[in-house]
Amino acid sequence: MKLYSVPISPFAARVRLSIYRKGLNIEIVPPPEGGIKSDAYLALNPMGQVPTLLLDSGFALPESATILEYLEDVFPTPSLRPTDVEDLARVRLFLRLPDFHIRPSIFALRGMRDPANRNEDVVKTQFEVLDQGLSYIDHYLSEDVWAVGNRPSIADCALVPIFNIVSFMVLVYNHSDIISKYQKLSAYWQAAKTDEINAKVIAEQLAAIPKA
Ligand SMILES: N[C@@H](CCC(=O)N[C@@H](CS)C(=O)NCC(=O)O)C(=O)O
Repeated sequence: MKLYSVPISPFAARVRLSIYRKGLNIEIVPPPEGGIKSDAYLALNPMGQVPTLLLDSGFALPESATILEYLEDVFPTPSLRPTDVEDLARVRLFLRLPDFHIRPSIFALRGMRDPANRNEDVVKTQFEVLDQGLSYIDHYLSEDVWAVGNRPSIADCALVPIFNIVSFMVLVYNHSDIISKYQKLSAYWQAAKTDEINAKVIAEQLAAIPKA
């Protein structure tokens, strides 16, 4: 098995977090020469996105949430998926909320880091959308150290890398801190950063951020 990943991507980072936490022997590689829109990569993943998990059968599995679930099915120990059905539903909620409510604004803001390409009205709107997305996540977070229950799960794999990018965007745009204003989310993020495996992935992402 081989994971196509780029260090900064919060979606690829989700899967790396699972690989590290489960201690899996899966090769982590960059996309082939020419990147994620090259013919070679599009043949594997026609959406031209990372991550893609290339299975030993030759099937190339896209979509981070699907990959996280696949890894749980194939490598059930140590488990990052609760057995209680309500907890499991909550875990799956945390896999979906960032895709719908955080990803679009992060991608819009990413394109305007350079002040020369910046439209302040769009920045304002996108931070409002981002803020609202964070409020949804905060609503569903528990008071525990982990996103669901008292142990790490694939929900944490999904949340930590995206909060890292949100926190970076707040810094870059010198925006008011839309993480700290949410009590549960803020406590979660502070605790998450102290976990060694989370910290490894957080550092990988930050090290890969191009200097604007
Ligand atoms: N829903 C996808 C999203 C993946 C995604 O957006 N990856 C970004 C990198 S963070 C990407 O490859 N973007 C390139 C593009 O969409 O053209 C997943 O969960 O894997």
